[in-house]
Amino acid sequence: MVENSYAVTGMSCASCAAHVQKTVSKLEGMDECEVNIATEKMNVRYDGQILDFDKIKKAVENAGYGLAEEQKTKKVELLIEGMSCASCSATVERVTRKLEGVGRCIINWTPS
Ligand SMILES: [Cu+2]
Repeated sequence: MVENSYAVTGMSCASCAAHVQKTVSKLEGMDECEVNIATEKMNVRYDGQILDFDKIKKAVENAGYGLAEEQKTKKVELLIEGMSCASCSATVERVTRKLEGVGRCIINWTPS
């Protein structure tokens, strides 16, 4: 059995995560699949003789999402100062996403 963790892209809610999980769980040779919407990660355990990353990726893509091998991306959490409303955070998100190499940027603005 091979255990791995992959990054899932394109999910926007818990039902997306459930959809991906259901699709991948059905694959032949898949022993266990768990998708976490909060971290956008998929933890899988599968028979390496039957399945590999490409096959899992294809199934995820057929379901309308994307799959990436983990180690290439790094996640950082930054504290932003000076935002006063939700549209501020949208602006910061927009400029951050334009940066080369940024795959994903989510800003949590909570009124205090
Ligand atoms: Cu959804």
